[in-house]
Amino acid sequence: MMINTKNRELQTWVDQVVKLTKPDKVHWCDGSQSEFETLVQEMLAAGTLIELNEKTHPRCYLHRSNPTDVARTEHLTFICTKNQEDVGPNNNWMSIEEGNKKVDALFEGCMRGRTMYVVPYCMGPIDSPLSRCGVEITDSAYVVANMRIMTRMGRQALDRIEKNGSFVRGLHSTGDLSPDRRFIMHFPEDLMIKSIGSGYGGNALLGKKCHALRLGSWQARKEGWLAEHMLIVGVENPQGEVHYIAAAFPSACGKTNLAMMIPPESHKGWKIWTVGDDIAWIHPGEDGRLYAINPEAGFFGVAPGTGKNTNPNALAMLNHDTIFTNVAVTKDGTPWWEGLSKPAPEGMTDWQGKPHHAGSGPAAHPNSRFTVSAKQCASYTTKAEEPKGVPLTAIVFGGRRRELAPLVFQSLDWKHGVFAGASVASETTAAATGKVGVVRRDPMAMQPFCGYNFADYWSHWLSFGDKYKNLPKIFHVNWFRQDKDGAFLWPGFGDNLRVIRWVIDRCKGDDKNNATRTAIGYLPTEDAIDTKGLSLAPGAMHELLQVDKDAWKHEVGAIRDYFAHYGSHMPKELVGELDRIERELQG
Ligand code: OXD
Ligand code: MN
Repeated sequence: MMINTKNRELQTWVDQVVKLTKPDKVHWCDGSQSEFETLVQEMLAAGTLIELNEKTHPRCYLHRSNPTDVARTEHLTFICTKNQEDVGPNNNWMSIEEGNKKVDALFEGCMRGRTMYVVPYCMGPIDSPLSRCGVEITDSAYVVANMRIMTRMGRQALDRIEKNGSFVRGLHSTGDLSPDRRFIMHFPEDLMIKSIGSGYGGNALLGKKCHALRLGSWQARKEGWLAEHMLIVGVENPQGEVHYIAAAFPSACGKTNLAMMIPPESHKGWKIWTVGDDIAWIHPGEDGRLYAINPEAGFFGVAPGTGKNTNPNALAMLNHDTIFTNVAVTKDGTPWWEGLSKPAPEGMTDWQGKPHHAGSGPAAHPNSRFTVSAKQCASYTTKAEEPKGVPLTAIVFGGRRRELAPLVFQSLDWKHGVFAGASVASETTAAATGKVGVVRRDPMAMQPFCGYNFADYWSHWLSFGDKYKNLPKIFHVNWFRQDKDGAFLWPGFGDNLRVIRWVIDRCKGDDKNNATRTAIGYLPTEDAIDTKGLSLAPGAMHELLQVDKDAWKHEVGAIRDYFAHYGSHMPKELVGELDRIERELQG
């Protein structure tokens, strides 16, 4: 066999995979533009990519996935470890032996007639000590093209692997795309991922959820940092001061929108800088502050709901060099999704390639996506390439909740902030298969992504409180409160900057009168958030900022039941917070 790398471990592994999967050809990716263009031409010829209108959307393509393969499949996602307890009740577990046996049988000969691509990639800036590398082996050209946008992929990553030695191994095949033969297996003790039967982003672009979050969280705990499902945004005030904020929201709850929002008209002189929209790797610095890097190089965003009013920055970056997945196409060959324009254009082709008629359901799949380089975003900042990351002023947790959770509150201290993150609940969305709109616990928005026992993860978070003295302040937000008739109480999108301003004011601590202490945390006083120019319903601010004691007592009971699943692993500090809140709600 040919020698393609100086890294013996990598060469041996690739040779073993060739023997197991029996591809017709093996291609080591260098990440070059010409390689990308060749792949695109091959996919166009094979019909797996469709070229969109080259005048309005140069170098934009549409991929239609198998209709049974449109979202992450959490029930088919496993963490395989020596001890089941290590993965906790928040993960599906399988023994290492069984996990390997199950998938290796499916990988046997699965690349016959196909090309096997070896994809070296780096998560994070190439020259950052905080970055980590991986190699994905895949038989999907679509995956390779997406990995080139989403990561620093190719020669430079391989150089880094050859210099540093260690890398995460990720083996992927679309297999026969049958959900019955689909598994997303993680072997954290071995830094290995094996994924078969899906071409969907979160299941197949292994750098993202599998490496940067599930294995990343495992590595982070061992090494004393945090791998989080968070956007990173810089907020610059008219005086030129920039505060970086990391915010965790469940999938399809507006992370991309917040990461690149445009300040409202009334906020002249404010600027937003985008560092990342989905994942943050957070490391303590020598000054006791936390520093975040975005391990990704692109956005794999949800298309529906992206429009001129909701996310103009995103819209502007999507009219060239973008791969769309499962959106609809207009008669003119332009991409379309719900929320882009109203009424829906006549004569469209839907996400499955069928003629679209009014009343025949959504034209684009609710989890249809765009893949685009971060550099195409007007608010992207070169600070995202900073090897040491950006210092965090605040951490924000949030969920999608019609009721209960106020627009915003600040935690009383780090420990209470960890509690606020650990008790996040949110309505489910189309980013994962299953029922949409059901409230489930989604601590730190990591329910589908924490690669080990949540209780141990919370202990890891808590340990930072004792070790570092300049930690960011922790907040909780809810942009999704509705009134009795189902209307949103808060306008959201760019106007969320008004809430973020209060967050920053609280961190600076200049104004002692902009908050009231309650059992659940510090809430803004009713006029502390600037609402000038907004047309809110009468009483909306009051409703958004009140603590309904009875509803919260009920919530405390629900959180207690949830924490009970974690048994002896449960950190007592968090149960202590629950007791305190319960006591204060009685008072
Ligand atoms: C994503 C997700 O794709 O969270 O980012 O599902
Ligand atoms: Mn995500």
